[in-house]
Amino acid sequence: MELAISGLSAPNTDAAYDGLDAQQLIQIFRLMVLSRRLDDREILLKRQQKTFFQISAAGHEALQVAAGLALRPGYDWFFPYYRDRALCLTLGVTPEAMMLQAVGAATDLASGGRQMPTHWSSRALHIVSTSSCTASQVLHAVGCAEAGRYFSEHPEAAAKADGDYRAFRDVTFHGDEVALTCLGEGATSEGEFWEAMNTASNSKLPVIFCVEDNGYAISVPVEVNTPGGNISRIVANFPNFYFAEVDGTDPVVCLRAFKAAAEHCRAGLGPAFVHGHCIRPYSHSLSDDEKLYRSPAEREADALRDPITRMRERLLRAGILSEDEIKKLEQSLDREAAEAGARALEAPLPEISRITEHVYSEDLDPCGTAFDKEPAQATAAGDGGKGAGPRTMVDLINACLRDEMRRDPRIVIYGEDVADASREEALAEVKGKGGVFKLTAGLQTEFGSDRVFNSPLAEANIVGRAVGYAVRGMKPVVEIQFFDYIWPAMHQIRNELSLMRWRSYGGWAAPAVIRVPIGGYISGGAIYHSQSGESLFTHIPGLRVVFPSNALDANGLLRTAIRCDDPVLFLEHKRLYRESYGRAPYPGPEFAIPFGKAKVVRPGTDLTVVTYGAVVPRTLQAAEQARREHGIEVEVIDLRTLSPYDWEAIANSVRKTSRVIVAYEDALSWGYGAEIAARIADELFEDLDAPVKRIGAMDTFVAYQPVLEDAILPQPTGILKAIVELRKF
Ligand SMILES: Cc1ncc(C[n+]2csc(CCOP(=O)(O)OP(=O)(O)O)c2C)c(N)n1
Ligand SMILES: [Mg+2]
Repeated sequence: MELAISGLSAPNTDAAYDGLDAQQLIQIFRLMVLSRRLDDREILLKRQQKTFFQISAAGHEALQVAAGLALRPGYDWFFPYYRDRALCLTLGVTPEAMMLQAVGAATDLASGGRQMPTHWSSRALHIVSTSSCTASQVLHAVGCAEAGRYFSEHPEAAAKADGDYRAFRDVTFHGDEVALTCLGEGATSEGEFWEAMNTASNSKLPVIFCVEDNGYAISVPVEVNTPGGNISRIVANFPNFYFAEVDGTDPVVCLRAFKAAAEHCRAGLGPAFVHGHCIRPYSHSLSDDEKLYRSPAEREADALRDPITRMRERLLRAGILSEDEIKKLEQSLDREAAEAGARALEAPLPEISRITEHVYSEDLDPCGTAFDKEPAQATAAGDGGKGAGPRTMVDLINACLRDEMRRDPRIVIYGEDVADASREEALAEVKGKGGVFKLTAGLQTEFGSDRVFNSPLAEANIVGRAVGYAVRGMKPVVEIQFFDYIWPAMHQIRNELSLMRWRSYGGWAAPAVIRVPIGGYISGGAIYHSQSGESLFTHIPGLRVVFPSNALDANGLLRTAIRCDDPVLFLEHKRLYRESYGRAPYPGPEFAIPFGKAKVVRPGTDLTVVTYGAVVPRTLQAAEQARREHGIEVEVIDLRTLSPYDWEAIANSVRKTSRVIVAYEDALSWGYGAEIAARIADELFEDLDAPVKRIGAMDTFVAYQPVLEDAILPQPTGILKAIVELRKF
């Protein structure tokens, strides 16, 4: 950043300044003051109701400027938090860009008016879009660092390729880049913080964790969040770290710590932890008043440590700047902030017509014909040497993963128990695990432990790291072991993975695949191994949700999921994994099915059942019985993908039959069928001869005893009964 002052004093050689010369000290001071002035200007605009939210970096400037100066924008990677104005200013985000975000302008490059101010994003500077969630970003930094290491060890993986997401995911890497992530001391209580520390430490990743400790999390003091009141003391035993606990109001001390931290990371020795003690003079945000919970004495003691006042005094004392020069500098920065604010207020507002832009990839449409590829002729060899005969869903998912990994070196697979054996030496003597359902069997053995590996037992870790991998251009295909345990990752899925593209106005995207075994009908799965709940995910804009009912569809849809440019939740029904229903020959390495294309699995004229997953074979059974015993011809539609779904196929069928049932395995109320039924009632009312009916599970969880499980989940008898009743209208 340019300096505003000319005619400087001689370079300062004082050891107390770590060899920083006068120019550099003034540069630090300038950035600190500009950050504060921008906060002050934003506060003024908020009070004038020209902006809508304000949260400041006040009191954190020294630590943040030091972090920014120690690292290289556009080379290193940054996962800041919402208080990091001074950091981002130092990295090169302009005052005007900041003000454009504050007013929510169309020209706000970070989010196009979608995010609150100070929710940073810049592709050029490598600042990855941040959310408001405390601590979710630290896992992204871990995945990003892993991706950087991966590309430096597999440079061929960085090559662009046409025909899949790689055409739109640029890759840069250097081999010694660092990922910086910042968070507050309160946020260190989040599980994601510990999940990130775990992997960064274990894998010796080049991640700098910067804890900006201002002593409060809104109104909650540090000792309530952190036992003993000091996070440094608690993390001290993590292996491979460089640790520094510093006065976060002293930029010289902070810069020394960050330089050492970066050196440690770049040398490949492991991560670093810089814990800076700051102050928070402006309350948590403009929506908070700290006078309600902090004593006057405490606030006065804080004020004495104000980093800007201290730096000002330091420059004066050292004779680097005179009173007059400081005044002039501060006035010019005030003007700079005011002018940035004024310019932003002139900027155009976002257009309503563009609200849905960047929910999904505009570059690559997974519903398009590019993903409509016929199965190859069954060959005697097939994949994996299992012959040309019918193969299970497990076989064909495994075959797809294998084929895609051969084709695309950017794919990594990780999750709980997915490796053949983490202790590689055992592989000479044992067969290998390859997943609790064996979906990933043999993949570590073929592709190596840096492409297929076990994660810690931590679901947010799995998905959060995938976000970091994916923003760097890789394709993580991760596994959540059971749908029942996806909930710790829900925050990452809903608030990060699925939102990355929309909230950054297309600046970033995280097109990862999450494979998840789901569902019941497995006799004894009980509450925690039988859950459904897909509608909770189809309700998330930005996420694709796929739910195949047979081996061939699973193979073709997984290929589309992997090659496409959107995040995908790929649901695999456990009961269908090894069923004789729906087996198919190996369809070759290019077979693909577009998303949003349902399949009429049984044509009929009297009534339509719209369904998916394990209810497909159960509906077919009921439909057959309906024909045999009642002469009713039922049309059965397998949706195959739940978001997007094939409305046209539903509408065509309902127009023909005028009677429709939506059948699904999840609990009846608030389920996936509610949306489909409501839309049919809304748009096809004139075509209906009977009310729209739903069939689902009872509104409970699935019980252990099979007698109870059978009663709770939808069965062919119940589907048949509904078919017969609906035909009577
Ligand atoms: C996951 C999550 N929970 C709660 C909040 C609401 N919230 C926003 S900031 C904050 C306190 C954060 O304190 P700290 O980590 O110390 O950072 P500071 O704001 O003090 O810099 C809370 C509870 C949130 N944004 N995200
Ligand atoms: Mg705090």
